Amino acid sequence: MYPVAISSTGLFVPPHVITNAELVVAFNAFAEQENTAHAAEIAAGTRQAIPMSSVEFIEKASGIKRRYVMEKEGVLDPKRMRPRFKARPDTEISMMAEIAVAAARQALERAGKTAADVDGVICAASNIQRAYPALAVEIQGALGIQGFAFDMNVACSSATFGIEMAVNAVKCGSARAVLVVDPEITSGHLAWKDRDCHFIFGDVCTATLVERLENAPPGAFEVLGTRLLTSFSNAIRNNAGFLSRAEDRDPDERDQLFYQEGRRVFKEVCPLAAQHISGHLASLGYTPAQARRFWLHQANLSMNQLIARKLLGRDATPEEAPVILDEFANTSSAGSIIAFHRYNADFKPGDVGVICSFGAGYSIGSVVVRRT
Ligand code: CO8
Repeated sequence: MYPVAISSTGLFVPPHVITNAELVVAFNAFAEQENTAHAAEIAAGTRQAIPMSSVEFIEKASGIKRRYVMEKEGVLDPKRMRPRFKARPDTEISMMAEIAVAAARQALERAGKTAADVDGVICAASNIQRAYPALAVEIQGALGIQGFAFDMNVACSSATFGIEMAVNAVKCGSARAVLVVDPEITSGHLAWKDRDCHFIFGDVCTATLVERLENAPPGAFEVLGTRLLTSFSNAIRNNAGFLSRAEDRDPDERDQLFYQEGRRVFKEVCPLAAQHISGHLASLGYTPAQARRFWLHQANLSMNQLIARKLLGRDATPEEAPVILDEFANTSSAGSIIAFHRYNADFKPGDVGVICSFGAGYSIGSVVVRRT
């Protein structure tokens, strides 16, 4: 068995920003347009008026202030309310592969490594853009990596579950190094017409280079352990898939996009996540107080504050549980990796931290690391 490390991470940030104010203007124009078009039914009581959204609610309920997206005009067009992506020919790199390659190149560069040092690519994300050929194989080809590549989806926990797969491959010797990439283009599957969730998500891509500790650069993070947990729940769901066409579904039908019972998720997931992290740390001989930082999944500010409070018995400082969701919104599986990417430079040799994701499934994944 080889000791394993996270050598580096990479981050691709999409070119466009949508602020809460811009989002709310577009949503409210859409709501007014729909309510005007259906004024008679609303007056007759046969249809509900669409209620307006508000910046104040979004910031208070979630802590999100803005989000990055691959394309914003389509999202902000009240007559469209979804991004406008140009279909690419099969001869051109696909959009998710393109952003994954950008993040992966950054991770390789930061570790001082090249494609020749890597034996595998895992593309781990919530809404992978096609069934086959696997995105990971396209990314592998574009990077010039030999060996194997495959896709996997565990929603918000895709990245941590992908890291566990990579850690196991490296630990057992089937690969010297594996790149885990998380192209999360959530804007394609977000219900921008639903005020309960139109503000939640953003686009991004992260990459994590997992390799043998002996090959890792100075300052790499040794992986002390990974732990995964799943428990079935319908509270976060998206029914779109390869049977939708045979079910004669309209791609715009509400259940063909992201939907959730946000409050239920909040109540059920927070205790599970806190218990998972403290159990994982205990199995490695640490208490939560001995961890310098928790790089938590970035879905909701109060959720992270509550989980940190359950772990520490007091409020966490921003250094102990860094927040990136104000800038990025919920980027599904990439959130905890962005937090790790942005906030690890101050770690001293021996400092311990926990990367933890939680979300649809339910699924929870944790990675305990120690700076070398
Ligand atoms: N503007 C104004 N008012 C609003 C708005 C809005 N935009 N939205 C809702 N309201 C109203 C509601 O209608 C409600 O009104 P009333 O009291 O009259 O019924 C009131 O505000 C309160 O609503 P909620 O109870 O829903 O508000 P909460 O305080 O619970 O906040 C949140 C809602 C922010 C959604 C919160 O519950 C939350 O963050 N929960 C956690 C959810 C979570 O973490 N989910 C994880 C999902 S991510 C995941 O697993 C990955 C999936 C794959 C990604 C795919 C991407 C497309």
